[in-house]
Amino acid sequence: MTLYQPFLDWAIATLKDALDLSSYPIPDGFESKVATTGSKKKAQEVRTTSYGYQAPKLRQIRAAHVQGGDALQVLNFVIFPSLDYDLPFFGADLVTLPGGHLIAIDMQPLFRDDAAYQKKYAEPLLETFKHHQQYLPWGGDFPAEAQPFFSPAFLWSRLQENEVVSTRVFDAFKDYLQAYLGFVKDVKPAPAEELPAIKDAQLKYLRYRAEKDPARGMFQRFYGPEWTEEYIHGFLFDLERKLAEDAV
Ligand code: DBV
Repeated sequence: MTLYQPFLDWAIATLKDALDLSSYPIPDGFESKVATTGSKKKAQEVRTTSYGYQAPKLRQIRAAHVQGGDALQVLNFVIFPSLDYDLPFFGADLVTLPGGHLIAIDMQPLFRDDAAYQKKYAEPLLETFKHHQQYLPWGGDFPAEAQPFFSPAFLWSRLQENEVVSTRVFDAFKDYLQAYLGFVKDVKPAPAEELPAIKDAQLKYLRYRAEKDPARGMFQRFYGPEWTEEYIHGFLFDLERKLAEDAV
């Protein structure tokens, strides 16, 4: 089963249509990684495939696709805007585990408590949010410290049916990515006086995601701690490294 392959294929095709897309470097050894888990009799291959792109206004567009049989499928897809735009992050965390599906789709704000920012980037999404929310019941508690990073249009759900993922979740994913591309098209460079706050907000978000990455345990089990830390800081959440290299 590869539940999320259609999401990935659609996203890449759509980005290619809408943007002047080029590839983003994936460090050696991280394009594709395989481990075998389970017993000898019931061995299960777990493959993690990485995708990286960039485009004008978008510093890094990256996906991690984990395929480990019916009980383990993950697509984590994030767009990190360039530091001279006030764009939110596009984030999708689509996770299938033995207990069911965990779905998170959002445009994560740089400035959660700024009313003008909300009006610009959250309000236009609320109709779409309400539509999809009907089919994607609220997933329940999540870490309070994560709150500042979510928008009011955060789709967060726990589901049982594969069918709902392939239909309702896929529709929501498409609508959110299309809406995001609309923001990208319209956005103008931020005024110079806003740039320090943007950089600061990007770093806060990035540090939180890298530090709290809920996939850390899973990656460590499959691929070991060294590979995992390098994957997290060198690819999945790489802004600090890139700033240190002066590559941003
Ligand atoms: N999450 C990541 C990356 C992953 C990944 C890079 C490449 O940030 C997968 C893989 N997320 C992943 C896995 C789990 C979760 C859970 C494997 C399950 C962990 C487990 O149960 O063992 C949304 N994802 C979660 C949780 C939340 C999110 C709130 C539950 C965590 C918990 O209960 O502690 N991640 C969070 C979020 C976005 C996101 C809102 C962006 C929209 O990417």
